[in-house]
Amino acid sequence: MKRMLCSLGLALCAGSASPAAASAAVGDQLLFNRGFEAAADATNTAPAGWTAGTWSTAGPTPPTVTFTWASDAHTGNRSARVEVSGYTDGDSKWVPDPVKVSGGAYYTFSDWYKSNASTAVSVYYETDTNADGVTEGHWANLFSGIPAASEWTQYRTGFTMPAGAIRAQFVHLIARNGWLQTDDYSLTEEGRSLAPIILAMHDWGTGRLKRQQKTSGIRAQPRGHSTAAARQASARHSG
Ligand SMILES: [Ca+2]
Repeated sequence: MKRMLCSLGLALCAGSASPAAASAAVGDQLLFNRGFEAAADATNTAPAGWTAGTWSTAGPTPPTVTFTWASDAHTGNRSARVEVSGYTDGDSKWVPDPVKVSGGAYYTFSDWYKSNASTAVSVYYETDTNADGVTEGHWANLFSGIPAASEWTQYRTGFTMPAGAIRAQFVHLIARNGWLQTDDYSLTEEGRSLAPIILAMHDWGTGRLKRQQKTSGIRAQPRGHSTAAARQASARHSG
């Protein structure tokens, strides 16, 4: 991406500073087992690096949620599937292990999915703004209303990590009845100084995203979600 930007002659390239120090270099894949091919242990019953996650406030009859380490895939032999019935509220998703992030840096997220229902992508991030080791968790919607897809389809989005963020988990979730299957996730840091330009190019170039915008807006997040981050995400997708 940086090479492409510089070839366009953008003035920023000449003076672009190195990204903030992080455990991974800009462009590196941050997720472990992003294609679900590796097993968590010798029992070979669950994928390594991923956890089934669901929440609901439903009273007497919570939704029925089934998580499957599926044996069909976008690539390889495995993917991850979640199916919900009797939906009341909350959401369900396969959650990757947290990755270290840098506040202010821009992150590009994508995955390949199939579903029979509208789904959403959110990010959970932890901040430690005064570096005292006590962290706070925040949720931000990146996009709701990702359309159902009968064939493997790629979804892409991005997010500028808020100041003080140290760890994050991007999730593709379902918050209704239906099923969602995902494979071949990608999460990369694009750096700090180039973030605004990458964001602009991303929004300009993603025609698919614009079509989605016409049919869906950003929804209010369940309680506990960060309104500031949600506004940031909303601004990104309406710009
Ligand atoms: Ca796979």
